[in-house]
Amino acid sequence: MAPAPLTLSPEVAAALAARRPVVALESTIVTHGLPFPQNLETARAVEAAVRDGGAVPATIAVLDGAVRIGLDEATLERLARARDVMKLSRADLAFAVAGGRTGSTTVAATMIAARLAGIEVFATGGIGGVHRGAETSFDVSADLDELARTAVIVVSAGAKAILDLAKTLEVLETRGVPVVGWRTDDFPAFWSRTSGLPAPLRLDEAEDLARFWATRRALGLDGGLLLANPVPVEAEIPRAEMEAVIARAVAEVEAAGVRAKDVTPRLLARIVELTDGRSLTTNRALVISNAHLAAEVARATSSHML
Ligand code: PSU
Ligand code: MN
Repeated sequence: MAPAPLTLSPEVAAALAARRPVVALESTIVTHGLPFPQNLETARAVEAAVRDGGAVPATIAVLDGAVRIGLDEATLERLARARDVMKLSRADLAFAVAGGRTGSTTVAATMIAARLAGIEVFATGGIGGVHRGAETSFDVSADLDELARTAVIVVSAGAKAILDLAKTLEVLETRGVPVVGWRTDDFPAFWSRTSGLPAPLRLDEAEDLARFWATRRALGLDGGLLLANPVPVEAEIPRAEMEAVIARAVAEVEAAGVRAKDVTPRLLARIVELTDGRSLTTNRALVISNAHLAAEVARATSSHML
């Protein structure tokens, strides 16, 4: 088999060779999750948070057919401004590479690329999951299957609250994905710190997480892990308040006949409008917080490998 066609930035290559902690970051949040210019500003702040936490950031995207691991400033800006960029998941990652296309990577595609590059820890905002009404639409994010099969720790603020969180947790349990509440007993709901659903597992120290992760490997258990980190208190939008906004956005997007990959970006954009931009501030705060925690986790897991 040909070697995986990855292009590592010099900084990421050097960090991986020296076994220094590296944190993978996705790019769909930049191209489809947040509007310009907040997307670029947030992407920069997220990279800074990883560095502040003592790790090297590796933002992942496909540019003109190259799977890039670690983007320079100019490339990040090009992506943030780009329109008509593909949103890549497991199904179409290779399609974009083969065709020399440009695309951003979702949680699923970022996990695949991170694993190939040898990066174990990845920070995002919120994973995709089981959509509300999935019993008729069958809309279940490929992120869940990827967590079941690819060995990467994903740090997120739970799953996006636009989803059916109870069903999302059921699928994660069925597929054998550990869901760990970070210093919480309640599964976080993205913009809100609580969902009212219990987090299946709980850990309070990065060292304990690193030991759990190493033990899964030792037992031959494949697959990833979801570390659920509640949004910082000062940035939270309470659940009751978000629920009304989400219900309205979901109803509108469904009535408009939006399908497949367009559902999540359309919902997020509508929620920014309905909250007068407040959801954007919260989204920014939670991704930065996750990046900081991911750096701490990467430091713990990289010292565990020695
Ligand atoms: N988290 C965010 N904003 C986003 C996403 C996550 O704060 O835009 C993206 C992620 O890339 C995730 C994707 O993998 O949404 C899920 O899309 P779908 O529901 O179509 O699988
Ligand atoms: Mn979907």
